[in-house]
Amino acid sequence: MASSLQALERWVNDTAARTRPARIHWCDGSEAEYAALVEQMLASGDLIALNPQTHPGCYLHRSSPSDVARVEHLTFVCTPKREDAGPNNHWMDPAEAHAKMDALFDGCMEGRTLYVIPYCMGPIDSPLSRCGVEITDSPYVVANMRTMTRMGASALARIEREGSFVKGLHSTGELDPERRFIMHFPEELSIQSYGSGYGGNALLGKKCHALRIASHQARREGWLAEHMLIVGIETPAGDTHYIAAAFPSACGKTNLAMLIPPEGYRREGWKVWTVGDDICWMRPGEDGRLYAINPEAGFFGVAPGTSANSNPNALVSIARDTIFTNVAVTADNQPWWEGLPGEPATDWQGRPYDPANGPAAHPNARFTVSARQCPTWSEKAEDAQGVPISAIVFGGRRPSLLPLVMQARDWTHGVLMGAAMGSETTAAATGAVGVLRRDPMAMKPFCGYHYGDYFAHWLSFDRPGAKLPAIFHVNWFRKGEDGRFLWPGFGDNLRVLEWMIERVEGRARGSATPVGTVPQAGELRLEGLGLPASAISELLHIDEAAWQQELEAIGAYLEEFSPRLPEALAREQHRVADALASRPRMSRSAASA
Ligand code: GTP
Ligand code: SPV
Ligand code: MN
Repeated sequence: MASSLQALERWVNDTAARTRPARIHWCDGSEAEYAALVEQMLASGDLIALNPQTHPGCYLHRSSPSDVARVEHLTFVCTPKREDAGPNNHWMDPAEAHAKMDALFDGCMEGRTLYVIPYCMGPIDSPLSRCGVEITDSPYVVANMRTMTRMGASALARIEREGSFVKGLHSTGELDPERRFIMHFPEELSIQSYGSGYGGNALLGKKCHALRIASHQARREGWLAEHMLIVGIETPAGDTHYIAAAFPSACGKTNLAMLIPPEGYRREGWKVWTVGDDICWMRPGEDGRLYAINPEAGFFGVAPGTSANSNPNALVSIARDTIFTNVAVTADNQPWWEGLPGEPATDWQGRPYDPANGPAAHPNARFTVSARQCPTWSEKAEDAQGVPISAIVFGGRRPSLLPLVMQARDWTHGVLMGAAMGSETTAAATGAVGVLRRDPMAMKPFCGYHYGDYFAHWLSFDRPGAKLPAIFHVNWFRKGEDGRFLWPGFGDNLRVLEWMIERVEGRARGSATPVGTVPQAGELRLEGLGLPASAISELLHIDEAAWQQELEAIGAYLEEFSPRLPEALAREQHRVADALASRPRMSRSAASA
């Protein structure tokens, strides 16, 4: 079918006529192409070589200082009808958005190379995968897309076979925040991004395609496109349970996906397999279970905090062939960030390090690395059918109220738990950090349509024959009165995942509360942690009076999505609120029950 390639060629030619590049380069994804791009970026200063002895094949890229994170206020969903984008998105009329973008793209690639990047999100032979083509004038974007997606000749062949693909047009423009927009046209399966070279704004296969556009396709076609990691937990008995977890940006997905079991667990034979760290596409299989793929091929991970203590697997992964963005460097030219030993010589902006200028690495500094370099990379990540999901986990940064873990009693209750998620904001997006905001299913910045319709779509998976995953909510970030985290987190989070598996397999009884089932005393294995009993009872404590207020706040928040809020979700909120209200007021720790 040459016709689909003709459509692609026509689009490339039309775009070239508008943007007027000096050259056009069709990316094949080869080793030689990558090497040539790196040479060129070293010459232009887009990349800086790092210490080849300690970090072979590693480079540093410094963003423009005003272009270091996603820009949610400049990100738009352009559906014909405003209501379809919902109150959760910024909306612009498609004609108006096109006029604005046409003006920006007019002649913007003069003197530059236009790169055509055919890519596939997901294993190249998987029926769950979807293809796209990104046109960009940024060689840095090409290099990152090569690591993050299946890019080049094989993707082009699939596009030729299938015919349909998502069109993404990107230019770094002048990197002027006043001339920066990330536009999505779901009806046209297209994305236009101008004025940023950073991560989710510019690597269009990631958040723009695999979440905002894919969420539309998923709704139409009966699947889910989610901001979730996928991790396989192999028990000493040899069974592997796959868990998908949605945490907001910079709230622990990469860390959980690569966790190292605590010492005692390792001795018993527990193993962890990484399938994905950011995005999960899942759909019901013939047996009624949900099967998931990771549409990405690499990690674009948060660097600060990554250390031999917190995430040794990530540290091993990024010891070679990695692009670092906005990290600091040491005197001997090694990449550096807060959390690593040693000290920085030069900060992320290339200035001699001075603590008066703030952290040495930007808090949203990132590494881009092939997933294959991760020691725990799962061979199942290449499985065309995906992996069966045993549990779905929601979680966020909640300094108080939310217990370490609780389980929803059924799918509808689980959807409410996801819809009610809240988290303190992080440096992954521009704006204030540390402000508590609602972030249903960790998709607030990424759900490409009305949240009311999205909740209804989630609820629709509960149908005859479905064997749905159990749903849990976790909180690694609860703080004690001294302001410190009560839970050690990281590898010790496996203790919580073990309890989930025990629940799924019907062994742990748990203790039911109106807001969810929490572990009974003794059900969480805490040996070797040295955690005071007071900390664990605080971590599992359900403060029913405070929860009544939380349920009111959840109800008020969900009302924002009326009239599209599904009746079943409103009813569920009332059910939990009523259960709390009808309990005799008492304050007791579930763990001591
Ligand atoms: P995105 O790539 O932005 O979607 O982020 P992410 O969800 O993958 O977050 P990541 O795993 O990179 O973690 C972000 C920050 O949270 C890092 O600074 C980590 O050190 C910290 N973090 C991760 N897991 C834990 C945990 O279990 N406990 C605590 N206290 N901090 C954690
Ligand atoms: C996030 O912000 O959730 C990320 C990084 O994973 S970005 O690619 O910029 O979206
Ligand atoms: Mn993310």
